[in-house]
This record gives sequence, C-alpha cells and structure tokens, in this order.
Amino acid sequence: MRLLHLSDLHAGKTLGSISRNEDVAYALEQVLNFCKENSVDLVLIAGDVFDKANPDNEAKEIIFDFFLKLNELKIPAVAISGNHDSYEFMKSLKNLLRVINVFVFPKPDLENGVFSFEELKVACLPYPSERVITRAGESAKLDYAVAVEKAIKYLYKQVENAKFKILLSHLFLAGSKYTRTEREATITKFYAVEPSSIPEGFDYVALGHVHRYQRIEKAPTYTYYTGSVFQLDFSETGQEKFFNFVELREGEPPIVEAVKLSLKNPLHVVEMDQNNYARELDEAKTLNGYLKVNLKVRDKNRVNLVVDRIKESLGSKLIRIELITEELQTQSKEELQELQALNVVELYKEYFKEVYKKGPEEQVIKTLLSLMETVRR
Ligand SMILES: [Mn+2]
Repeated sequence: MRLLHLSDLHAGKTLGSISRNEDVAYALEQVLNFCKENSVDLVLIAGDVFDKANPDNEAKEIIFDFFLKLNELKIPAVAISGNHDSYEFMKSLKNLLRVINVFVFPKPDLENGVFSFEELKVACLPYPSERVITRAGESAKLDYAVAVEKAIKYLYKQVENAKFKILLSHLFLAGSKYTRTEREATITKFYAVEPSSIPEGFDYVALGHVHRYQRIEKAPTYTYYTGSVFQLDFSETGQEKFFNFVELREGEPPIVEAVKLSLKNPLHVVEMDQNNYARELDEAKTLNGYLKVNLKVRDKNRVNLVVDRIKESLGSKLIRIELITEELQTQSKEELQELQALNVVELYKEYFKEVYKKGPEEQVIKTLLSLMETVRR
C-alpha cells in the first residue's frame, strides 16, 4: 500500500500584501504530477489546508481543483483540520467533498475518527484545541497532554486489528524543531504532547503543524512532520520543502521517501548597510522570489533616501525593509518597560488635570506606580 503524506498547505496565506496562492498551486501541481507517475493509493493531508477561517475564493478554487484532479486520477484523500482551519468551515465541506472521494475529518470526534480503506485504518485526530479536548474547570493546561494521549490511545484501540494502521494528526510533539510561524498561538510547552504517547503499533504517524520537515526520532514508531509545502514567511527562509511517499509492507518497516518540492517564490533575508549597499542591492535584484531587507542605519536623517532607492530598485519583490538602528540594538527590555510606564503616568496626569482642573499630588502618582507594579507582577 502506497501513501502520500503532505501537510500545511495554508491556501489563502498572504505575506505583507502579497497572496501566496500561486505558491500553493505550484506545490500541488507537483504533487499531482508525482501521483501521475507513481502508483499512489491514498493521499493523507495532515491539517492547515487553509490559512484562515474564511479563505479567499482563489484559495478555495485551488484546493477544490486539487481534490477534483486527484479524483480524476482515482486517488482518494483524507484531510483533517489544523489549527488554522475553521472546524465549522471544514465541516461545511465534508458531505460535498465525499462525492469526489475526499474524506474530511473536521473536528476531534473519538467515536467517528477512523477512516477505513482496504486493509488500512487511519486514526484521525484533527487539531485537538484545548477547548475541545479538556473540560472547562479542570486545570486545563496540565491536563492537555494527558487528554491528547488518552484520545490517541482510544483511537488506537479501534484500529489495532487492522493489517495497516496509521495515525493522522495535527499537533505539537515535544522535542520537535519549529520556527516562528507555528508558534503564533499554539506552540508552548504547555501544549506539547510527549512522543511516548504514541502507541508503537502504528505503522506510520503522519503529522502536521510544525513547518520544518523532520522525523521525530524519540517517537516509538515512524513519525514524521512533512512541514509546509512552501516557505510561509521569513522565519522559514532557507528551508527546503517536502512531502512523503510511504510504502507500507506487512511485517516490515515502511519505506519512507522524502520528495522535495521546488519553490515558486523562495524567501530571502538580505543584510545591507546604509553606507555601503550597492553590491548587495545588485545581488538582491537577481534573486528569484520575495525579499526582506535588514538595513543597518548609520545616519537617520538620510536613511529615507536609501530606503526609497532600495524600494525602487527591488519593486514588488520587496516585502519589507527593517531598519536596524543602534538604539534598537542597545535598548534593553527594562528600558522599554520604563518607557511604557512613563507614558501611562503622563496619560494619567493629563486625565487628572482634565477631571480635577489641577495636577495630581506626588502621593497619587506613587499609588498609581505601586498599583501598576502589582498588576505587572
Ligand atoms: Mn501550519
């Protein structure tokens, strides 16, 4: 039995004001071409099909066309929700997509979480958000990992007698290497699930959520994040992207082949110095894809001129310029906090004057500061 495992398509993603839909489409085209040239029995999509709860129409068209073309090739697919997908939106597609042999598992549902296909059973655990997996009132964060482990084991019980057993999920396993994109709301150590939670009886574990391709060596069975299908933002600069071609064999370990995706628009971070940037700018002009420039500021009064020149020269390739100033480098956290505190005090003084027609007394300010300190602690 031969499977494709891919993940984190993020259709509808934008970077600055630029839509990344052509990047998604380019990756899916490669997946379809692979399917034409190799015999693939089933495609597994491990969540974050869409980048947002309400994806734009072009993003939907790209995903639905991909599913239609898979169906024309007579290859069924299983897709689960990731944290970026809306449970409700994915649920709204479920019955319709079943007609073209795409089986959607929108929300964790332990009684209806198994997909059967010939001699294979897939235990599907869509993104287990804290809200759906732990009951309110319990010490939710501590219980989270325990609840997810229980869910996985409960699903395993329902598939354990099958010849081939797969776990398909979207979650964060402790010890995986991640970048900024996934961290946004959901990657903290509170939400990390221990790799040892995975029953070793699974032949293969297809994961989504972490955008860097990796095998989780600490897991007791063949466990992979295939990562996102293109570089989503500048924290993924330099990362190569893949999907897995997995051949399951009875009584033997699976053969796992990482298939590299070529990128429509690779991302680059370019360092420039205000006093000396001609060579870097010339090189940047030749790069394919999108750019972020870190510009070291030497003379604040004249930097706008340089910024304009870089913008003009790089055009729509340039997503943004970050100005690196000396102050920014030396300004410590404490200084920033002081600055913020100062602003609140100034605001309060103005408010006081407005209401009482005179400035506040020293003691009032002291009380305000001590209250702010209490809140901060
Ligand atoms: Mn993702």
